[in-house]
Amino acid sequence: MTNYHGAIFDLDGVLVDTARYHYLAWKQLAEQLTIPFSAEDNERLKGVSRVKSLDILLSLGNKHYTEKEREHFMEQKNKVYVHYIEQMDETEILPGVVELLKQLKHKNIKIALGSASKNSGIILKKTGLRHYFDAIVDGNDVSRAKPDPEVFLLGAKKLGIPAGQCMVFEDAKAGIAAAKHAGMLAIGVGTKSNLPNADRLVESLEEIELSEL
Ligand code: B16
Ligand code: MG
Repeated sequence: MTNYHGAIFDLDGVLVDTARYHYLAWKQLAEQLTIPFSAEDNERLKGVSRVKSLDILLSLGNKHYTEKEREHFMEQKNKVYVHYIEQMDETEILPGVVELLKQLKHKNIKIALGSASKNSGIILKKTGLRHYFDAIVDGNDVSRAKPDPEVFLLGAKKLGIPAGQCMVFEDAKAGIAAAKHAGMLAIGVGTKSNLPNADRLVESLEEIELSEL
């Protein structure tokens, strides 16, 4: 039996693979601004806030813009991204996700979302995952981005579970750092080279055995 009473999930890269849509949308902006931007560069944007993502993209082209122009670029990118995610459905849920959410419910473990995205509402609705969650915390609720623990601490608070009794599922280095700063069990979904500081590591949520946590 697990000692954890709360489970907090990152969204992009853990529940669904939206990184490719972020990539396509940023790539369109990069082309417009004549900035070279590869799939490898896109790895640096995973788990990072929208503002920080734009910073990284512009730094790749050594470009500088006013605050107003930057706001405009972010809006433009988001429009393209939202267009993609509006086409999503339940077939885009990653392997093992639904089974794990059902197991957690069965064991009476509370479930929260802890995502940097401001678009989590659309994604949860389109994929039909919303009803599994007891609390939602996303980019609309927090002011400090991961690796700051704010998003996960607020998730635990909304669930009414002490931070030390929460486990976090994350695919980004900054997210693992945020979970550890929050004093939670940090379960990495990825590889040792990407997530060297995770407390536990799985390649996919299919591998999770709740009784071993
Ligand atoms: P949006 P997560 C993050 O979501 C993504 O991994 C990251 O690539 C993205 O820039 C960020 O959300 C903000 O997303 O532009 O939709 O608000 O991994 O924390 O669920
Ligand atoms: Mg992520």
